[in-house]
Formats: sequence, structure tokens, C-alpha cells
Amino acid sequence: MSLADTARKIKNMEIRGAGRIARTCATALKEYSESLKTSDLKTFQKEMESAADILLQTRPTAVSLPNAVNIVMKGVRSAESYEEALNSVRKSAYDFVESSNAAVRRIAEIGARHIRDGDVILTHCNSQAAIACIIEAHRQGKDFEVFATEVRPRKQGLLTIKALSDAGVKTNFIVDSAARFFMKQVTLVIVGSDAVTANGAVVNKIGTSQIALAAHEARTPFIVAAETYKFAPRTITGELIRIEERDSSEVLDKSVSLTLPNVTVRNPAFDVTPADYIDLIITEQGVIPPEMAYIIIKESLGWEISDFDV
Ligand code: RUB
Repeated sequence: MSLADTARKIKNMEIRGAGRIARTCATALKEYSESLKTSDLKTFQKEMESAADILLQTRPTAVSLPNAVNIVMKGVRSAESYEEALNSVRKSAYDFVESSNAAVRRIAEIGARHIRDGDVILTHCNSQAAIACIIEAHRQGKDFEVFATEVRPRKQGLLTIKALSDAGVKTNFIVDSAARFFMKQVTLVIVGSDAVTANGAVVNKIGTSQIALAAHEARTPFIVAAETYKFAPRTITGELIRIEERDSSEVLDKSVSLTLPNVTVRNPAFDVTPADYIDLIITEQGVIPPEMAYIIIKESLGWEISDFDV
């Protein structure tokens, strides 16, 4: 696939979900580097920076994307020869994809331990990491059922119920606004994440924070499955995660909105759930309380406040 095709598919959400977006971008940079018809280091670096920029513009919220791009571009930026730069892209892209897949498997193992017989789990959107925990617990023979939300406007819930149904997990499909109605019978909420901030807030699909509020009210544990490359280094300086607002036509057909000149359709794709409403974050390195997010950014990702111009 060409770099432009990859960027288009991420933008229009044919390729979606923070983990998949990150792996796709790492692979796209590798393929792009191999397609370049130059052996001049400076030209190669310039072309790779432009390619990275194109990918970075596709979706603004998933921090996995800049994290993956930076991992792949690090060796390009510091290389002293074209060969070194090309080898570095190949290796770092390969390593990133492998470690990302391994992280999801590890999160599944750890997350499954938090699921017990008799649980009623609610999940929102379509998170590979969250679903992997549920499917792993089912594979281990645990007996539970799932409530999956529809996820307006793009209906990612359809992907979730297909994955769960294919795995043989007993699943209830509900509209987003029914989450609080059913929360009384839910014993565990598991969602994924597009970004985790230094203060332990989780950015995930719009509606996640309402579900967290309802879970808090019902004293239902709320856990997040997030690979460490979803943690956002720049938030240690207080920088906020940009929330993507998508086209209004995803919510209301243009032919209808054109007849309603006084109506503005708003379509934020994500929201922020504060750490106060989150019990645990499951990473591939283990389970942490949200308040420990800064430690992951500092010790696992290796970022310090002094790395930023503040
Ligand atoms: C997807 C979404 C998912 C996270 C985590 O939003 O909010 O919960 O990306 O997914 P969108 P994963 O459909 O707009 O991309 O665990 O697969 O990385």
C-alpha cells in the first residue's frame, strides 16, 4: 500500500483503533523507506520526515501514532549514513510491530486474571486490548457475559460483537444511552485507550467518560487496557491531548442538516476520563493505578520533563 493510501485509510477510519494505527504507521514508514530511489542520507532523511508528517496529520488523538513514528524515526534522525538510516527504519519498524502484538497478548493474560466467573462486563467501542482480555478469560473457561455498546456515530460496537460472537462469548448489544440503565448489573467495565496522560486520565472513544461516571455511581470497577506506547510523554509538561472532532455528516446526513440552518452538529470522537474514575490500567508491564502513569512515561518510555522546551 502506498503511503498516501495508508494515510487516507487511517483518516477515513478503514484502519482504526490506536494499536492498529500505530503498527500500520510503523510498517508504512518501513515500506516507504524501501521505495525511495536515493542513497543520499540528507535526501532520505528529508523524504522520511515528510512521510512521517503525512502520517502524523491523519488522526490527532491517538498518541500511539506519534509514539510509533518517533520510535521508527529516531534512528533516521541520528544516522550517519544512508545504509544506517535504512537499516534502522527496517529494524525499528519490525521491532515495534512485534512488541506491540506481544504487548496485546501480555495485556490479555494479565487482564483475564481480573475477570471472574459470573462477571457481567461492559465494554465500549472496539479496543483490541480490551477485547483480548475478554477473549482470553473466555478461552480459560471462565463463565461470564458481556454488554457491548453500539458506539454512535461510527458503530464500532458491530466489530466488537462480531469478535466476541466469533470467539463464543455471550454478548448483549446495547445502544450507548442504555449504559447507565444496565450498570446496576455490570460487575466490571473494561475499555481501551487512545492516550493516557501523565496524571492518569484516559482518552478514549466519546462516551467512555459517561460510562465511567455511571460505573463510579454504581461502585463498579472500571479498568483500562493500554499498551505503554499509549502513554503521552508531552502531557508531563501540561500539554493537553487534542480531541479530534470529525465531520458532521457522520452524525447527520448533509441532506438533513442543510434543511436546519440553525443547527450545528458537533462530533467529538473522544473524551477524557479523569483518573478518579479509573481503578486500574493494565499495561504489558503489569497493572498500575492511574496515578502511576507518570512513572511509565519516565521509566518505561524514558521521557523526562527536561526533554521538552518548557
Ligand atoms: C477507537 C477507540 C479504542 C482505542 C483503543 O477509536 O477508541 O478504544 O483506540 O483501541 P476509533 P486498541 O474507532 O475512532 O479509532 O486497544 O485497539 O488500540
